[in-house]
Amino acid sequence: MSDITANPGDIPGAAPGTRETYLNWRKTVASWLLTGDHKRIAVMYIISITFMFSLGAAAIGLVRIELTSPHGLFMTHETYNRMFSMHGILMVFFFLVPSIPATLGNFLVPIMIGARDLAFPRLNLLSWYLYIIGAVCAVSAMAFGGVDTGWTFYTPYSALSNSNVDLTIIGVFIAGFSSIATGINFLVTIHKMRAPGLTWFRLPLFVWAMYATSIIMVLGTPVVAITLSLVLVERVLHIGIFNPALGGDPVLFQHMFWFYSHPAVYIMIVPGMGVVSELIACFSRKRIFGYHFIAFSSIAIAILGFFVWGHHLFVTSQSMYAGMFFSLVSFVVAVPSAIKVFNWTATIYKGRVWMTAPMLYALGFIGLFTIGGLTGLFLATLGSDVHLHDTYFVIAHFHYVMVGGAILAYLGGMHFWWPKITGKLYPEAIARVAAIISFIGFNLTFFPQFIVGYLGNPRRYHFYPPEFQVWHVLSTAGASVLAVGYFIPLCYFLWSLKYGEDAGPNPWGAIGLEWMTPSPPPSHNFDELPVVTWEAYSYDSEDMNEPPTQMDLAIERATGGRYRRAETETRGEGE
Ligand code: HEM
Ligand SMILES: [Cu+2]
Repeated sequence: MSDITANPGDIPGAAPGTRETYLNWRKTVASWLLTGDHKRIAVMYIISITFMFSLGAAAIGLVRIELTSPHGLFMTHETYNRMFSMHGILMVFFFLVPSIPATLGNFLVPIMIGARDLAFPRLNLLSWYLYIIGAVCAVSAMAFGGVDTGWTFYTPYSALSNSNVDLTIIGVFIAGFSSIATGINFLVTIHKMRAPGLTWFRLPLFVWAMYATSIIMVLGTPVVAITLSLVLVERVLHIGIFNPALGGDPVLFQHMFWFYSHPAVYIMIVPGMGVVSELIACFSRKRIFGYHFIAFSSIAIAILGFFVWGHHLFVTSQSMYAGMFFSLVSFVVAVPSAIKVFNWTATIYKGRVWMTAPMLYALGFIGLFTIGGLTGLFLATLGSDVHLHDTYFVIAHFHYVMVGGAILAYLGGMHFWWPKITGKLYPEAIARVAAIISFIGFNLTFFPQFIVGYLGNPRRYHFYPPEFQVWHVLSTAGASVLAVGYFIPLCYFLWSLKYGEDAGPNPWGAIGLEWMTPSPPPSHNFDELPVVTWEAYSYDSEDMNEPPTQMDLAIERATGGRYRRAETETRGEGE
């Protein structure tokens, strides 16, 4: 191991006898900023992406308020464009793309495969710095006047706009390399550093999902980096690449942009699918149904996802035959996603389902992701896309997959592994309420957008006909409920750091290497490197006398014994 990784047993300032963990091992700022420990880097990512998420949310909050009136309330057209662009750019490139891989992925991949760290700890730290430098560029571009191209930077407008396009592009470009670095690190680690006995088909499905995501990150991200640098070259040197006035081709930009950005939507969702597989198996107390199908469907998505980009160009000059091809392949790419949904459902069926907060998020994911995926098929149909393209229907579609899907999975995963990451339990009862509030808020925000989009309201427009107002007001009301649903977990997670009960190594009674090491784990993850002799998810649903877990006991104490886990009462019945 290199000198920048942890040195076990050395805890200056801690009481003698305190167990060494990755959190209390040296507390100086430098020990964090120069760390090679994948767990500390994951924590730094959690803080950074939460911050970027808040900025992105603030921007769209203002947009939603503005849209309660058909003629706007307080913004100029220019400000309006800048606000929704800021929202999209921050959310996609600085929150969703790094969200699960850089936080839960960084924290869990080495532990889940029984390794002491990622293959390249310094590269991992570099990826965080690249992310921060990219984020600083993008945020300063927004602070110094903003950018008004939307997150898609479509040419020729982006070649001409006099807003801060250059600095934003530089920011996205730099952050792209952070994603490439993470992808390479995961690929090498998963190939080379699995514990003895941990064969490919014993890997947790989360690790398979990270593997598939890394392939997309490594193959796709360079393309968007090249595309955006070409826009920069065009803007600075006035060489005609995309701008027709200079002899360029604006549709070429769309091809290059979506060659990355469609696969990128899978960078956002496949990790979420990995999280959901873990949650569903644990809280159904069953072996996951169709392990191989779920594992290979992640790989199938990663590959097929590269052949559907043209479904964003049905209404451009793209040929009709290209349109037919892309339409067909878009239908095909929905199959592996559907396979996962069927397998999760089959896992829950006859399982002993425990409705914890993480499980609520996982169930929410399955429902909302399915709606998102199915509405994708409407858009992938050549005829209906002509009507729906560039309307609020598209906005609703991708929010169902990216917010209803990816963000719910991220939150579910954060709840599930929070006791592992921090060593503390969060208050489970409040967490369930918050999960339900955000589910209601989410649907109230985005379902009306399907309707208003179907009725013909274009996306990105500042003003709209007064008869659409009711849908926009509903949507804004939903957004405020959603904001409450996100704010509550932020509060109790912070609260739990100080006041939460100790979690113990395995508060859920879950199976997996990460639950076999103390919480929070020591810097070197395992005192003794494990040897794996069992299959993934060897939950035995026949064992009705499973002892109560740490979380059961905490809930019982918090509710004065009134609450018991459902199946402790029904144990022995049914089956
Ligand atoms: C079931 C598979 C899916 C199909 C068939 C599908 C289909 C489509 C189609 C055809 C469009 C273009 C609509 C238009 O511009 O007229 C679209 C837009 C979009 N989809 Fe999907 N989609 C699927 C899954 C996903 C997933 C999993 C995500 C993200 C996690 C996603 C995110 C997006 C985004 C971000 C856009 C809009 C991009 C923009 O113009 O700003 N889609 N989808
Ligand atoms: Cu797409």
